[in-house]
Amino acid sequence: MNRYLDISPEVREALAKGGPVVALESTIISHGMPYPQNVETALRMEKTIRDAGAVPATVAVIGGRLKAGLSPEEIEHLGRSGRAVAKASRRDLPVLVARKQDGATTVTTTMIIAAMAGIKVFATGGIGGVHRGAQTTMDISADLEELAQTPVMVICAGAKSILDLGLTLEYLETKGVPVIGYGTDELPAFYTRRSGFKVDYRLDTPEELAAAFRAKLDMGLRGGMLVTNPIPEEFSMDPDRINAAIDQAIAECSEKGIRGKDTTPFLLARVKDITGGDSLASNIQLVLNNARLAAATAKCLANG
Ligand code: PSU
Ligand code: MN
Repeated sequence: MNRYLDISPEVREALAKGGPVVALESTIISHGMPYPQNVETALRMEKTIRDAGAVPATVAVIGGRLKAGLSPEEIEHLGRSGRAVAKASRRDLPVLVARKQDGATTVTTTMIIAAMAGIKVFATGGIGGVHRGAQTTMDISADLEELAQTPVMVICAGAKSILDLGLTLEYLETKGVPVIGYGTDELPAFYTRRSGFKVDYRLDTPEELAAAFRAKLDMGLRGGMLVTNPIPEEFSMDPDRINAAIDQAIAECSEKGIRGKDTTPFLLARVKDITGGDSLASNIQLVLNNARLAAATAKCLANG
């Protein structure tokens, strides 16, 4: 066992009997949503997974310890602290651990810690990707490299068009990451079900998702798998409205000279403010939807 890792008793027990476990990230709590909706949503995701017969493992760095499975108090702490908590990507882990600090885990670091713990399925909202203008800024999320190397299935609602979705798909193709549409041929764009870009494969059941990932693991092919699950129709947003908000947020971001790790949290917060909270309601529904699919898929993998 990795001496920096703490697995909660509930998660450890589930893993020991080969039961279904679903990892959840914590940057979505600290940087992705405002308090108190962030804490409420994190706890609802955990409940959704338990109700579906799986065990949630919310991941974070607390006092320099890598945690798979948080207490409600730890979730409250991350949610209240918000952006005061470090957003922890792969490059941040060594110093945060050595200094015994807290860190909210992104998709990247949640995959790393899930893999250390032996967790195969991870549910979130959206992943990072290739930013618009990356041809000159080189702003490409570490999430894509992690998907290329770490054996975890990431279930998300696609990516927001704060990113260049076409370039994000090209990058994933180069890195050999299968991009699956759940019940769709088209990459969903987080708030909307459509983006105009095709996924690699459409799969329609949790059994099929589990079988494809099992085959990938059995063949020893490096890396994860990206499952994109469209937001339920009734919660999806008007594309013109959301795209106008995204364009405005991107313009403000470059006017203010924001760059690096602050870019994504800034864009997420501005899009939410410009759309007056409607986007937050959609965001909450899509993560719950992803939690349900992840629990069902983790159960299939556990039984297979
Ligand atoms: N996209 C979202 N919601 C999020 C994130 C991205 O729609 O919460 C968060 C995730 O934690 C993701 C991270 O891993 O931002 C990516 O940050 P960056 O673009 O700096 O790699
Ligand atoms: Mn970046």
